[in-house]
Amino acid sequence: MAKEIETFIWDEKNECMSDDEREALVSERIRKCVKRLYEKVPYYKTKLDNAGIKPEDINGTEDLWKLPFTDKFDFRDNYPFGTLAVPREEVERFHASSGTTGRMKVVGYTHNDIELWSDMLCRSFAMAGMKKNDLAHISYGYGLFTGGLGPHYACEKFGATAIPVSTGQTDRQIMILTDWKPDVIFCTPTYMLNLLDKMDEKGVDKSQLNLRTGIFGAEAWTVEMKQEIEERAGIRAFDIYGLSEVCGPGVGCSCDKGDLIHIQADHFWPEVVDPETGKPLPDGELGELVFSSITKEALPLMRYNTHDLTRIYHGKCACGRTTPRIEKITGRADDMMVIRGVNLFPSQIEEAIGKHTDAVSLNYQIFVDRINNQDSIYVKLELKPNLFSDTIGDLAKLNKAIEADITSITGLHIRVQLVEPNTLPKSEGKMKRVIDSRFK
Ligand code: DLL
Repeated sequence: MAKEIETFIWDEKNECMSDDEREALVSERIRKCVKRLYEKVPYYKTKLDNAGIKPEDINGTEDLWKLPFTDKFDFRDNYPFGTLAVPREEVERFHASSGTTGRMKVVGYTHNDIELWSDMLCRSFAMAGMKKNDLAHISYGYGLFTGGLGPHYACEKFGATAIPVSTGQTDRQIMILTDWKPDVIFCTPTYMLNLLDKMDEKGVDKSQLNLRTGIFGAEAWTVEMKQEIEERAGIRAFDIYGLSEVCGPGVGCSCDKGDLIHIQADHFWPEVVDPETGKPLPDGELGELVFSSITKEALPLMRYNTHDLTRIYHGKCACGRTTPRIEKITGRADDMMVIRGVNLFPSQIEEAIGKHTDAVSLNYQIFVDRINNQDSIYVKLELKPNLFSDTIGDLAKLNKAIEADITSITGLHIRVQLVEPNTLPKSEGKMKRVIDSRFK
């Protein structure tokens, strides 16, 4: 059973302002940001010149649609420092994330940017029921990845105590969790499942842990996985979202009133756009998430297309916040596989598997290949240890039931292969779900 926790609002003025007040504030920031970008960042000036747009044409949120998108190729083409709006000497820290383009996306932060990032994370921590003086176990990777150092600095600002565990050495992580008794854990949701499996294997009594809340993100995960974590760990699980280019973790976080993610829109203005036409979509329609980072000094960005797929909602949440909210990310547009002409996301398969967590673990892998010019796909799933001794007949029934649920969600017949417990690779951070050998 998940513990009851108390949450609070960290920055009432900015998290609870009316939509009109926020739009006015954001519009003012957009005007300044576009002007700064035009003056300070040569690639951006060229982009606007090519589109025939002058900074004066952009007066606020209502004019955003006129601006061209930016994307990962702008980072690739201006690698390593060409996206900066300040001299390199004014950058206090760099982070980077590996891109599909082969070149890292290098992201710089001034002193004020680090402070802003910590402030945004403090908002997330309050949403997730963290308290001053809490002991925080941070298992996101430290280094170029933003998941470790970002929350670390924010913990210090929040008044909590950070344990910079970083990734790996799962046995040592379990020792810290049981002996030091942290209140909060930060890691990817798949790594949390790995920790829980390992604890079960070692016979750790989880009721002896002191964990109250977990702040999970950096990869797509489902509500089913959230429930599994909450039940097995006896904690509340929150969804923290972010990407290096925009800031890192803390661009948004879920609150205790549901699974939607509150976006810190006074600094990271969100739009959801139609992937085909690029036009902004109304609330509730699925599209690609686009952000404008309008207050960052080193790396302001206008209309950065994350290619993350979600829906946006405006209006006041039951928690009292008025910040726009997005649905849990279902995946990235580039995670989408086309199998025999049907679009498929790993999260759809996870949703189906999530109905059978009494029998199988959520540690799964999807194998795709092309055989005789036909797409072939199957899913490997680990049985839970207590099911492993079941009769072949029972296992065949289970196999069929999972395949039927996958078909009803995806519209595809996908073969399921049940394997022994703990035989698939375990997550150490962001989990690689799909092994696609079609285009090798
Ligand atoms: O993953 C930042 C982060 C660290 C977020 C720790 C949360 C916790 P990148 O490595 O640049 O940054 O990867 C960003 O990861 O565009 C999404 O596709 C995915 N992602 C991040 N958070 C979530 C989430 C960090 N909560 C990319 N749900 C993003 C789903 C997420 N996907």
